[in-house]
Amino acid sequence: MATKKMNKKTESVAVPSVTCAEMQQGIIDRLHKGLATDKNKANNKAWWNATCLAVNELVFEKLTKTHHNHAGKDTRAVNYLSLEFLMGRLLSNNLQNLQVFKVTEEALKGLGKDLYELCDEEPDMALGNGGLGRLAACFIDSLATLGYPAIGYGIHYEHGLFKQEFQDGRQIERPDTWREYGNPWEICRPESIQLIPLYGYVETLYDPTEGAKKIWHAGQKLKGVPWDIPIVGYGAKTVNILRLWESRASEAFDWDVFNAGGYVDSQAEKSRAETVSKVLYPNDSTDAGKELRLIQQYFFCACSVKDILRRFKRANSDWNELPKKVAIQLNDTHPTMAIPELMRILIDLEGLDWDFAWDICQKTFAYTNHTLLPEALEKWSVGLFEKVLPRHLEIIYEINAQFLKNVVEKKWPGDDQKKAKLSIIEESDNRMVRMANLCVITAYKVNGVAAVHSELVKTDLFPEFHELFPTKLVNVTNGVTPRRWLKTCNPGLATLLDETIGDDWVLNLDKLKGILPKATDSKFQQRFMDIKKQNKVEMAKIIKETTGVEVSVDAIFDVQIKRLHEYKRQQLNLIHILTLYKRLLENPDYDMVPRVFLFGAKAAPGYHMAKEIIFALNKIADKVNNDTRIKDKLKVVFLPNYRVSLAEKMFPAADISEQISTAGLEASGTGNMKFSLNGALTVGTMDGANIEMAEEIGEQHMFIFGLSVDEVKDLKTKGYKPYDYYYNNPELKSVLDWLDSDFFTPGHPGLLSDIKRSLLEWGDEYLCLADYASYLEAHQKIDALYRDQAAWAEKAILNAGAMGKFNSDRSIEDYASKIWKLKKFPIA
Ligand code: GLS
Repeated sequence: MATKKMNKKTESVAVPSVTCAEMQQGIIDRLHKGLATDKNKANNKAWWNATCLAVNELVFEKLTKTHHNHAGKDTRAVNYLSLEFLMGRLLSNNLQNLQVFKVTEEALKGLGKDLYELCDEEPDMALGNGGLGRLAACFIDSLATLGYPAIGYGIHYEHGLFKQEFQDGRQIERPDTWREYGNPWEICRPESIQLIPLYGYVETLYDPTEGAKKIWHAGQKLKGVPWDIPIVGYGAKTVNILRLWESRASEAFDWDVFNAGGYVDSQAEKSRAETVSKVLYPNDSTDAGKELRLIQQYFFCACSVKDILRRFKRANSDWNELPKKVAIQLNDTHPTMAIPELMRILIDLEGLDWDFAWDICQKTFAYTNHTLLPEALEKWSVGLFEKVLPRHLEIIYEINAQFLKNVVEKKWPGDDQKKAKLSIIEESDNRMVRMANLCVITAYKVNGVAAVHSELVKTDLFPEFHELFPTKLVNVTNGVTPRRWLKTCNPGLATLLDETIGDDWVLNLDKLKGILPKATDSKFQQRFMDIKKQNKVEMAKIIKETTGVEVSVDAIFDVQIKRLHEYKRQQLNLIHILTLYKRLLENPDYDMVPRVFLFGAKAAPGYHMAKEIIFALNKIADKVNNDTRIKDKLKVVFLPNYRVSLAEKMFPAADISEQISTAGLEASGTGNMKFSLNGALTVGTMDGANIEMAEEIGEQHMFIFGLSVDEVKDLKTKGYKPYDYYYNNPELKSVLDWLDSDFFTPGHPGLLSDIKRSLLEWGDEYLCLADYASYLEAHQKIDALYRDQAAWAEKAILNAGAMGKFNSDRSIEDYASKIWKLKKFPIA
């Protein structure tokens, strides 16, 4: 497709890089020449595919230009290593970032096609579990938008996060097949394949001059095949890449065995090797603890480190240059194996001495901690390590020995307790390798993801490390990309913003402040609320199509969407719903603004309580939605298969955002930011980024409730007694007792009892009962405020207008200045 020069301004005033006629021709050409079909035969999938291929023609040119510019200038770059990139769909986002959305919409309309319908054909790229993976996706968008040289490294999972279905209210997992019929966005790069050793043994050779030399004789080799996804920055000046590794057998199959008639055996190695990149582990914040997971992590790290060094060596021969050219960011502990792998390559293969190699590593790696939950701190058994990665275990032992001797012993001489706590090796019956300790010892910077979280990392998680390395632990508050999470997902609001404050808020979210003076302007309020209403209408259609439930758009849409975890307290929301339901049954005239409670959440397949909460909510929904006595004042909808593309429709339609984790447990949250950006009001605890949001918005414009981090700690120290709350609050007691009956599961009493047990007998670890009364009060205030639509609109506008800080461009600028010392190389 011939393209015009891209105008610098954003779309509403920009000349798009293609005309409508060129875009039409491009799509028709791709139908003919790329897909061997034509406009009469093609179905929507083919039209979507052809549109993506036409978009690629605009992208590839910029990709090559970016590559030449960065490689030619040998720029310092950040390598973002993450086992998860929760990308979602790319077509609408790429069109927006290329600033050709409207022209493409028009082009397709002329061809009798609806762009929005075609966008819905795209399977989500669900290569992540939740917030951590989505953050990585927002970050690579910002890196490209800001013109930073960067590459994302991840795994090319054959199956992303499972598809969720409900059967009689229970979660059923089905495989996700996002690339069953190919994926137009990815480019295979066989020229950059890597071979990755595993298993085997280590031989020590003694050389009289050079001393001991280690040789790892691997028992197996995997082939790592890279697939590149272009990442288009907004304005399309920079196009970086996300490089995803697929595992294959190093020999496709054994010909001798095949010729001897053993076809099945010859395939065995192939399928074993392919297993490594077959599935994303569906655990969020827990340790999968499997051999395959360790191999997956190592495979990914080894491919990425080798690729980084290959790129470095193209222009450099002095190893002193490595930390100047290369920053490696470890997204949580999942990519920790990159540390011993870099040490191994530098020492065993490149012949550097230990101290030089260690110095390079300490200047190259930085690590982000994303959670304080103890079960999420990865540990691998020493035995497993010895079997799979014998040489890396030796290296880790040596790093540990030197750290304990040179650092810990010097600071706390003779203190064995300190050594035991800080050691990379946990001494127990089953000795374990602590990945977080290895990260903190090596990294030159360690960051938490919101102010309170970063403080807790210093005071509670790693206090001794903080004493040892007082400048190492820093904070970088998370953010979300306004391109996807406002401009693309909420076109109505985006247009209102363009008209009110100009269209450059997309690149400078602080400009949103410009709407604050409009918060009391009744015309602006009306337009703002009309857009919300329209988004609710769209959402109501989706609800009706997927669940058959009819909801009124005059009701408050009260939304909780996030992974299902007890610390996120969907069960607290559940007992609030039951409280309202009971009040309505006892008094059908109970005065409340109608509410629609919306949920979206996947539970880790092995997490019993999380699955019980999903089941309970579905059973409660069945009952509530069919109970004519309550006159439609209450509806409960659990939408199946929560994913990025569904989230894009839910955030813009929400009135209330539920951010109700136990204080101190949600590291940051990012959904909280997306809701406010789209004009929802938050009911939340003083946890994670909610605290910083309250600073920006003003606490009085949110519904803050519950115990603070310190109060949680105090209560736990004193000894928390959930039964006290149960016996002292008759309404709470009756609601919990209800769960033991068969009211929600006719003929089967007790099916929901585990929820009650977890809140009483099992100790209510997440303090739901302690926060119940104040949560109810917050909801009472929500109900009162909604009756005054002008007052509600005012607060909604004040929320959206205060979101400038929670922009992933700001997060990336913080990383670039505080951690990576990275310079921009915008492409002219
Ligand atoms: C998480 C945290 O739980 C979230 O609070 C945080 O917003 C996210 C990104 O930093 O990381 N940690 C994790 O293991 N999964 C997450 O979503």
